[in-house]
Amino acid sequence: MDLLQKLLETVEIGKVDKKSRYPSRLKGQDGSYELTLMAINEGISPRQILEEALIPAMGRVGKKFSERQIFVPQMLMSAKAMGASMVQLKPYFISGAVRTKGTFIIGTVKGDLHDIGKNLVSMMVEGGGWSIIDLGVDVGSERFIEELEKNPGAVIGLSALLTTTMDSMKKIVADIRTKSGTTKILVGGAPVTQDFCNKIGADFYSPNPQGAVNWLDHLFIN
Ligand code: B1M
Repeated sequence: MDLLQKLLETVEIGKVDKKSRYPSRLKGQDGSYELTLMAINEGISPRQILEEALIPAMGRVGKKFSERQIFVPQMLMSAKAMGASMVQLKPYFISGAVRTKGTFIIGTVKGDLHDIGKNLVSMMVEGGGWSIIDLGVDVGSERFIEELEKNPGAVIGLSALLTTTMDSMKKIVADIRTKSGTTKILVGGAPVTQDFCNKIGADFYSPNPQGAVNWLDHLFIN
C-alpha cells in the first residue's frame, strides 16, 4: 500500500506508535509516529504528508463520528495519532525562521478543547517568522487580555471547532475590542465563516493556516 494511504488509515484507526497497545490487533506494528518519519525519509514533503494523509484522516474520523460508527474515545485516539505525526513534522514547519515579525497570541476559545487545527496554525505562523504565545485550549477573554497587556501590539488568533463555542469567540472579540480597539484579531476553525467573522467584528477569517500566515505577512509589510 502507498505510504501516505497507510499513514492516513493509521491515523484514522488511532494507532499512535509501535509501543501503543491500541488497537490490540495492530500490537507491535508501526504507528503514525514511525510512518510519518518513514514518509519524511522517503522525501515526501511535510506539506504533502499533512494535506494528503493527516487532514483527510481527521475528516474521515469526523464523518464516522457523525454517523455514530465511532465514539469519543476512538476520536481521541485518532487525535493522539495525529499529534504523534505532528511531533515529527514540527521541525520542518518552523525551521529557518527568524522570529522578528511580531507576536501572535493564539488559543482555542472558552469551552472548546480541540487543539489540532490551532496547533497547526501556531506551527506555521511560527515558521513564518512570528513569535508565538500559545495559550492552549478553553481560553477565555481574561487570559487573552492579560497576555495582550504584556505584549502590546500583538496579534490575536482565535480558533473554534464547535458551533456552541462560536459564541465564546464572539464574546472574546467584543471583550478585546472594549480593552483595545486597535488590536488585530484573526479567527478560524471549521464552523467559522467569513460572514461570522464580519458579524462579530474580527479583522480576518482564514479557513487554513496558510491564509493566516499570508494575512500576518501583509500586516507586517504594511
Ligand atoms: Co470533536 N467534534 N468533539 N473531538 N472533533 C468535531 C469538531 C465534530 C465536527 C465531529 C462531528 O460531529 N462530525 C463535532 C462538532 C459539531 C459541531 O459543533 N458542529 C465534534 C463534537 C460534537 C465533539 C464533542 C462535543 C463530542 C462529545 O463529547 N460528545 C466533544 C467536545 C469537547 C470540547 O471541545 N468541549 C469533542 C471532543 C473531541 C476530542 C477531544 C475527542 C477530539 C479533539 C482532540 C484534540 O483536538 N486534541 C475531537 C476530534 C479529533 C474531532 C474531529 C474528528 C477532528 C478535529 C480536527 O482535529 N480536525 C472533528 C471532526 C472534523 O473536524 N472533521 C470533531 C483536523 C484539523 C486539522 O482541522 O481543527 O478544522 P481543524 O483546523 C483546520 C481549519 O479549521 C483551520 O486550520 C486547520 C488546518 O486546516 N483552523 C484555523 C483551525 N483553527 C484556526 C484558527 C485560525 C485559522 C485557521 O486563525 C486563528
